[in-house]
Amino acid sequence: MVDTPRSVPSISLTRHLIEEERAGHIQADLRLLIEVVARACKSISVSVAKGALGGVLGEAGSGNIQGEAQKKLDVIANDVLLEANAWGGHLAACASEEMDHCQPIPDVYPRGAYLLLFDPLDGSSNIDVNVSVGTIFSVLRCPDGVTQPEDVHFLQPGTAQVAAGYCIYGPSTMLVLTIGHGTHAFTLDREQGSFVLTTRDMRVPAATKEFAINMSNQRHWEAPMQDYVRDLLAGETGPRGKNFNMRWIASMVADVHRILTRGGIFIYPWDRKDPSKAGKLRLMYEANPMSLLIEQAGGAATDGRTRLLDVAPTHLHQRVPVFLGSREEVEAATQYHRAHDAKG
Ligand code: P6P
Repeated sequence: MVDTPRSVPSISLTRHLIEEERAGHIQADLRLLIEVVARACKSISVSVAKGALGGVLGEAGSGNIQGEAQKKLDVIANDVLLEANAWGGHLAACASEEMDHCQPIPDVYPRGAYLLLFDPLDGSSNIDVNVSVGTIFSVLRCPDGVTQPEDVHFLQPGTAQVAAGYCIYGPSTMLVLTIGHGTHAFTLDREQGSFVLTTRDMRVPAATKEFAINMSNQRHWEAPMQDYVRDLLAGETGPRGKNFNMRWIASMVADVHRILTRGGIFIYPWDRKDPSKAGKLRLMYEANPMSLLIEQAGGAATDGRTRLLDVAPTHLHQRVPVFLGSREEVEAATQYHRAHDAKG
């Protein structure tokens, strides 16, 4: 008689967060806030999955502070996150890539102790060609005594984050989350309607043979960046002594998810295309949450010279060069920049 294997009890996001609360890793109000964000991501996943059938593709006919044309789903995802978080009582204010300034929780609702930042639909230029996109979020504490939160109250370094994560809308919808005690992945069980723990303690391999960058910008990079990539492309006959592969999905959530899953280095460096911008990606709601997830999984994240989580923000939508992923490769890339600077 073959014993039927005991079904391994699936651990839902709710159970995982309650166990983290019991372990003293998270307070109840932050646990409830994360559950609200997860529910909003499930709703966004439904809209994204409808594609052309949902009448949600294409341009919204508006633009955001980044100077980017908004997609209909950018606006929908932003509204879903704002509405879901308005009445919960866990937040003092929200800030978004899609909004010029932060938005305090309406006075008709109680305010909580946290500030939520998000890129509601990162990589949205990929939506119309059916490539994975995602929601990126970061949670900070609202400074004590602040009753009317303003942009300045969000300007905290990445080390101040109490939670960070993303939801990737791909072949499966997955929520990847850290509260400072490891990085864990949950897969949406559409039949149950709940996120189920599928990878506890994701680990980024220390070394890699895979890099992610938009090579079309090569002529605009600064010298150390040119040198670093030249040596990657030289392969085993070059100074790095090994051959590299390249991937670029142009959807940060998808590229970072691959790196959390199998290693690699993701780079969006400073370039001369627009010297006034320190790169393309935004510090507060793209680089910081992704850097915390990567570090909690044993990886590293710098701006080419400095640990990204230590960068002191100066404004809500500031941009920053991003090098993140396998620790040894990030350190190698950072060393090219530091050696260049040392020459003066
Ligand atoms: P490029 C998407 O627009 C995004 O903000 C990130 O998700 C992605 O990594 C990057 O920009 C892609 O930039 O210049 O390759 O289109």
